Amino acid sequence: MTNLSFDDYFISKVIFVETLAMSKILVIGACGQIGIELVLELRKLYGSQTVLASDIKDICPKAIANGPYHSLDIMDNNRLESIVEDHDVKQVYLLAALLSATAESKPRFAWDLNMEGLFNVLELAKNNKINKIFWPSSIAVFGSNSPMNQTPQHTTMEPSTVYGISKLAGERWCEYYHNKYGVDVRSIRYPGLISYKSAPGGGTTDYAVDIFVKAVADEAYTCYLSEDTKLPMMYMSDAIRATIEIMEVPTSQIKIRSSYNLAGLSFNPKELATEIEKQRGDFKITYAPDFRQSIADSWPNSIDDKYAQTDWNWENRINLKTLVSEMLHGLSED
Ligand code: NAD
Ligand code: AKB
Repeated sequence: MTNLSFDDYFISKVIFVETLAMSKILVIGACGQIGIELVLELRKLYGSQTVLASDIKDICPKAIANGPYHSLDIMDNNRLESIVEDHDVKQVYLLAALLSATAESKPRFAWDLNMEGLFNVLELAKNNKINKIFWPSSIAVFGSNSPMNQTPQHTTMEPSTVYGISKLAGERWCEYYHNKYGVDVRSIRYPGLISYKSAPGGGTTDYAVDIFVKAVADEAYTCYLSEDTKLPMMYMSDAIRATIEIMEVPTSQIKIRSSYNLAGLSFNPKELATEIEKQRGDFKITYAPDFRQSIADSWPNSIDDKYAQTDWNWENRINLKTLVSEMLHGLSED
């Protein structure tokens, strides 16, 4: 303040605060299963004009038409940089990726997309163009040599899918950019996510959404996993809350810069079908495992998330009964 009058100092402070207030959040991959709900929640919290949705899709879905939308291919680094600069973006949530089942049919493309997108965003932060990044990892980082039950944060990780390999490599790069360049990147290993506002995008856990679509249509469901395939899952409202919570806590509370284990609930298709039948009445399910069975078999049954609980007070809320009830009601209203 030495060379400034009080008035000048006051005005510069106001400008600084206003500039901060105007800086934007960019969600990349906003038209997907997580993106739609994350954009809606972020806009509720920070205002619809503050949160820019973007996706490779040309047309903005109706669900997120209440705020700005930019068509963006995350592989197009020039366009990414110009959106960030033109709109004073300071935080990025990077959701664009190919998920486990789809990635197996295009392994090389999946690797390129999942890694290049991440590098483009990490470099923005390294060059001080943005301040903070959220990038999701997955339970797919584990493999059949990892402990299956209550899989710990730090353990053997030998993923067998291209998706899992890209997520594990991504985690290592996030930690590297944090340690080497001070990049504030935060990450969660999401379990399979269950929601009704937008369809899932080609994962192994998608059966746990598809089953509800059939149930509300009073149709039988043929499950591509065996009845006893237990997997870690989470209801979308818990996942969105975790995402925003990890981004909001002070930097000092984020002790893990690769990615945090996060647990919701665990169940198998038979247990899910039984709860659906309990709440809705007669429901038929048959089982015809396909290539996704071996992916699911290589993933944990349940997750130990004690570090997320300790470091940033993570707590899951939705249990199986509530999840089934919310999904049945949500899809029936659509
Ligand atoms: P999704 O497939 O539903 O959505 C991905 C979105 O990215 C789509 O709208 C797609 O159009 C967009 N996209 C694809 N290529 C793009 C590109 N080149 N540039 C810009 N956008 C592009 O996926 P999701 O389920 O919303 O997952 C989001 C992230 O969360 C992914 O990184 C995924 O690996 C991770 N994740 C998801 C789950 C889950 O159960 N949904 C679990 C673990 C991790
Ligand atoms: C998938 O099945 O690919 C995703 C995930 C658990 O990462 N839902």
